[in-house]
Amino acid sequence: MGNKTVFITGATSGIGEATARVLAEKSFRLILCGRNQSKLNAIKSELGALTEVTTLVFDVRKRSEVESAISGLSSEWSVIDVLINNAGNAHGMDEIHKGDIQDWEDMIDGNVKGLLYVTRSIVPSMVERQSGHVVNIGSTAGKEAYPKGNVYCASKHAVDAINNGMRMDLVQYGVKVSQINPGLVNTGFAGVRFKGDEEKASKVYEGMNPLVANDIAELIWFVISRPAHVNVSDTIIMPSAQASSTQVIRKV
Ligand code: 8X3
Repeated sequence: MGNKTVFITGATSGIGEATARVLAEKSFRLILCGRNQSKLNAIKSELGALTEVTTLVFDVRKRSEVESAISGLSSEWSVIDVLINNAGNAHGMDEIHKGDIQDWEDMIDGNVKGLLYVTRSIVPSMVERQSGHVVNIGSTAGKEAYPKGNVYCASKHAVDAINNGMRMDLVQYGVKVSQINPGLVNTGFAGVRFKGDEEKASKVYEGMNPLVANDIAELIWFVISRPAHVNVSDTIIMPSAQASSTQVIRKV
């Protein structure tokens, strides 16, 4: 068998892009997915010097786009060894009675339903082959809620439950399921959450040394490169200055 093929959602930025870079260095074949074709093209032309890369453009929130993109993969790319369910984001941070309902729709549609659409399209072929690995990117927000996190935390708690249920369903078919739950990672995450309000976004990481996307990418590589008998079922990764969603030591 040649090098493993890895399917990454949300590959145009943050953890997804960093994971593409780390895995390209390790010669995994990559199917990079995102909404932005020109960004995907740029990453493909860069990483194409290291490994085989193809791209798929779709929005995980749109079921028909997900299904047609994945079913349209050529035979050269249709055997997916590892699915990394990374796409997702936080939108807004408000007390529950002030929440923007469109933000709620976006988080539930992307973080929960999008993950399910992609999983449902890819996992049947893993079951058929009795081989494969799904890595779900959860969050510390999926382990404990925090003030004003309400719906984002709910969406990541859903990922936690789906991850655990999926592992129970798929163990009998030889398909591994793993979850990675990052705490504070300095990607574009806070910028998206606060809709481009850089002042609010910069406060998230103020006075502390957050994780960077590459820290998570290295953990993903570790998880998918264990021997066949090892499944890292669940992990939490936080900056050294963080002990929980609500306890962060800041030197300001
Ligand atoms: C990212 C971690 O604490 O911003 O999912 O929710 S947090």
